[in-house]
Amino acid sequence: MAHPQLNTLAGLVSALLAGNRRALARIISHIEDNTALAQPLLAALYPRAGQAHIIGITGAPGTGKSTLVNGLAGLYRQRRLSVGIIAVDPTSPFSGGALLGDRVRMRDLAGDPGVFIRSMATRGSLGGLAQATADVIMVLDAAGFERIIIETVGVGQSEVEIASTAYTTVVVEAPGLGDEVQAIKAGVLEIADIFAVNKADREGADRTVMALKMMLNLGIPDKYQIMHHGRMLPVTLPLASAPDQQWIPPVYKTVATQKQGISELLEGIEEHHRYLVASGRRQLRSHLRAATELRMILRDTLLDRVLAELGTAAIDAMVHAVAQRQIDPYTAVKQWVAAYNHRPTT
Ligand SMILES: Nc1nc2c(ncn2[C@@H]2O[C@H](COP(=O)(O)OP(=O)(O)OP(=O)(O)O)[C@@H](O)[C@H]2O)c(=O)[nH]1
Ligand SMILES: [Mg+2]
Repeated sequence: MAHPQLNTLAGLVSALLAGNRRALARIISHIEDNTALAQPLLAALYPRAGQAHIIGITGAPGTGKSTLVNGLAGLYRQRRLSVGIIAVDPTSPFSGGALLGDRVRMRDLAGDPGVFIRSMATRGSLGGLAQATADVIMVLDAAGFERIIIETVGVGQSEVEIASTAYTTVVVEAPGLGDEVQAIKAGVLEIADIFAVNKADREGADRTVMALKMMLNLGIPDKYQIMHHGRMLPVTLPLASAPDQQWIPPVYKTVATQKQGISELLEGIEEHHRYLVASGRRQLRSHLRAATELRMILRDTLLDRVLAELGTAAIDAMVHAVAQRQIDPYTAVKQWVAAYNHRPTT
């Protein structure tokens, strides 16, 4: 079957906006492979995005995230809402074969045109994966998916970061996984808008719920203050219209395999969505995200330019000199920036 229109920028974009799934898959491939069309595609689609509610589901390996996502997506479909799902491939060694497993757990959704499931593989640097995931979320958003769910394994900083780019982050815990306080260490507590204690059919679920509620009683930091600390541009942020109206993360008990507690969890997600909009925090969040993204892209762009200008021989020589303590790294970078500023103009 020939799809000549899917070879051009304009053709891909109009096919995507018309709901063509093949165009969607191709665009995502362009982004993942960082082809020459990737950036023009992102530029063309960016103004179309911004409508979807983005939900992050994170938690330790095997807590039942994929099964929960499957249940949530099924309920959203009953409400006639379209759902895009991105499973970020675990980088942890103990989750081999997760992809195949996810296919099985999400098979209820197969063949439904209102659902799109995509796995993102770890490639290159972790920062690269985070950015690629953000870009794919944007494409799904532009394609008109009303709810976008990202599943990540909350083990590494990068996975946590990916989950926290969502508007609503659900942290999944399971009883009997060891120390409940583990969650704090992983930095997962700070990003949680909602907790799901899954596998509530198992021994110890109530203890986990209690442990979480106790930690929440110790006080919740305002995540919008802390999340982007130090990683942002100096920017004036819009004020939340009701700054003292704080959200206290609710804790839901679920049995994902029996679809118990899922509709309550979904209601909690939708409630949080309404809270974000009403309090002005959704807008604040969009600003925070834009500022973070701009900073990251600016840094990478400048870095690439400076490094290209210097050339590998000069870089090698400087690395050697710093390693030998012939020069300190601050002075070295000053010299690099000076060399870049005085580069011959062509
Ligand atoms: N008893 C019980 N088992 C569950 C429940 N939810 C999921 N499971 C099982 O737990 C196992 C892991 O479920 P997944 O949904 O793959 O968990 P996950 O968090 O996505 O796993 P990774 O993506 O590998 O980190 C599967 O065998 C599920 O059938 C539950 O509520 N109760
Ligand atoms: Mg999974």
